Amino acid sequence: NQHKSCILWFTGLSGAGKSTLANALEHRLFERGLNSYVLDGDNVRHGLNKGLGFGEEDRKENIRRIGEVAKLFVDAGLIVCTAFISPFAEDRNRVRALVQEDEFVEIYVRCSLEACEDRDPKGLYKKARTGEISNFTGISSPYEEPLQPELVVDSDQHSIEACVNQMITFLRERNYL
Ligand code: GGZ
Repeated sequence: NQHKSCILWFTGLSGAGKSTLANALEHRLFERGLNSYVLDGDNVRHGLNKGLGFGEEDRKENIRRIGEVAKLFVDAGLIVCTAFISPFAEDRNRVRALVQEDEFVEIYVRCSLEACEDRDPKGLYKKARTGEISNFTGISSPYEEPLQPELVVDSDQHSIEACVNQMITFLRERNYL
């Protein structure tokens, strides 16, 4: 039941599969008796960060707060998975700097805009295209790809299970598990 507390920071476009993969990974960690927790839009943007929108300043504040909360989870001894677009490299790097070097694992959930738009599970891309939603990441707001993420999972090329296996293997190799 030993593990190293850390932040598994998922980043990627809307619809890339960040929440899905974070939750699937958490399930696998739970099966091994490890303490982990997922922070995502469902439990953060509706609560702690209610009132923050999608302009650049609000996204920055969103990520800053999530980083601070994630750091508290690491202090509490957990593996915390965060699933937010976190489009700006500077904001992700600020979070990285909050914890020890080996306590921040950036996981780029890479998925082409085309694939995300095809999936469009909530119909948001469609609304972004018509202008009903403004500042939409990938359409009318930028996404800065991670330059040196610890891990890249290609969610448009592999199954959820394969992506989770890739993450587990990585975490074992690096002695997080
Ligand atoms: C991007 C938006 C937007 C805009 C609403 N741009 O696929 P989803 O629906 O469930 O996940 C997206 C979520 C993004 O919130 P984050 O907190 O992850 O973003 S950030 O890290 O940039 O602060 C999407 C929905 O919110 N959504 N409007 N304009 N995504």
